[in-house]
Amino acid sequence: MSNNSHGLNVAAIREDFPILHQTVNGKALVYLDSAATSQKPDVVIQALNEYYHKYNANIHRGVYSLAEEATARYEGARKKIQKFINAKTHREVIYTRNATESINLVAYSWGRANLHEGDEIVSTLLEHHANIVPWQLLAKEKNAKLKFIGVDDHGVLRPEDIETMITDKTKIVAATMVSNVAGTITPIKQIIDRAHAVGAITVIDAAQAVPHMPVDAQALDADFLAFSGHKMLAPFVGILYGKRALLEKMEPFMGGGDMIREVHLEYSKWNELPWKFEAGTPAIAESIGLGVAVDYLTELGMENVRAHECQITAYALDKIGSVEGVQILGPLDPDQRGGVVAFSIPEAHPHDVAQIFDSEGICVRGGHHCAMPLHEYYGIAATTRASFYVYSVPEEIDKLVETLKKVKQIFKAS
Ligand code: C6P
Repeated sequence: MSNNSHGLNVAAIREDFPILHQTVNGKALVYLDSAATSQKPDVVIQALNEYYHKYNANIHRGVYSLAEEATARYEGARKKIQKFINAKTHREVIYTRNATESINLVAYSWGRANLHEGDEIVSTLLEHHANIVPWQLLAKEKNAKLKFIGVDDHGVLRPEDIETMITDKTKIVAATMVSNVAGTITPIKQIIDRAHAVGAITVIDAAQAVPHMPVDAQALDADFLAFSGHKMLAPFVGILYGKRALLEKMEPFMGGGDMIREVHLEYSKWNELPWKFEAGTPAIAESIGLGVAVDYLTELGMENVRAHECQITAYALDKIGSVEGVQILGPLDPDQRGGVVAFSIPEAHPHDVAQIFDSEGICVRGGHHCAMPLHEYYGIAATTRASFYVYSVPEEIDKLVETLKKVKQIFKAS
């Protein structure tokens, strides 16, 4: 971007991402699918290399130098993540496989112990399946009721629903901070405060938030926050943040090595936090890589990351919105949304659209993006989605729009 108002040097950032400098199908790669998974900078790739080249060993077990180094870096990364989201202690930061596993952990462990027949779980229509299905399973098992806060035509949660649906019967409020389809930034603090006012706990899906904007777990006062490393420049590993007082009382999610203090044939005693929830050998290199990604993002400054995304999203909304007949989902104001723009064109199915984009070297996602209920609500089976990150530039949006116009011509003619 030539006129940066966001403090990111995007041209320099792009140099850090080797994958971006290639051609696909004979065209320069345009990667517009960062909401699905982000690309990784060289420093993260090098951290993985270094682990496997120099100190590949299991953690918490070995008494030799390599194992000690692996353990120190794995635990060091946890402390970086703690600082990044402003958790009170590293004991509140649990490594998981992904955001999905983080949410399932809470549903299984906290939900099974604390939810009873007739209790209610409140979620929203904006949710990814990862924040719907675990609650469906739990509600079915416990004979509890699952309710959904609705949205208006612009994908904004209905304020009156927040007030009326979260009641004394509510035990869990499971809501997203940023929709992966409509892009909506939800009034999460208001939702959390409302939940706490009725004595419910909050499970916040921050998968599209933590990578893209400053998130302060203590300021939010969220009970649980789930997110994925692979959407924030890191490899495939997830995080569950949970308040210590709640985690202390919870039973483990999975049993096995590392999560125990003592095992006898008749009973076992659990390890202390956070390891009580980390059974078996974890994704060691990936977690270390997440620490490096957090360093990279911290260096950029999360305020700057957010400002850049606002700018590029505003540009995308304007350009994509100017193509005749295109319907964009979500709020019109870029300040109210994250860096995703999902749209539909009446002429073509999103899978066909995505294939034509691919022939031009452009990566976008076509489908329901694991948010079928939201698509159903809008009466659209699927959408095409472009999503952005720190390395995205307006020229990529220009190419997208150029190709979109071609797509419309192809389908009109056929
Ligand atoms: N959304 C997308 O293309 P996992 O798969 O566990 O890392 O993340 C799940 C998840 C949870 N919540 C939100 C808001 C998400 O966007 C995602 C992942 C990807 O939109 C893959 S479906």
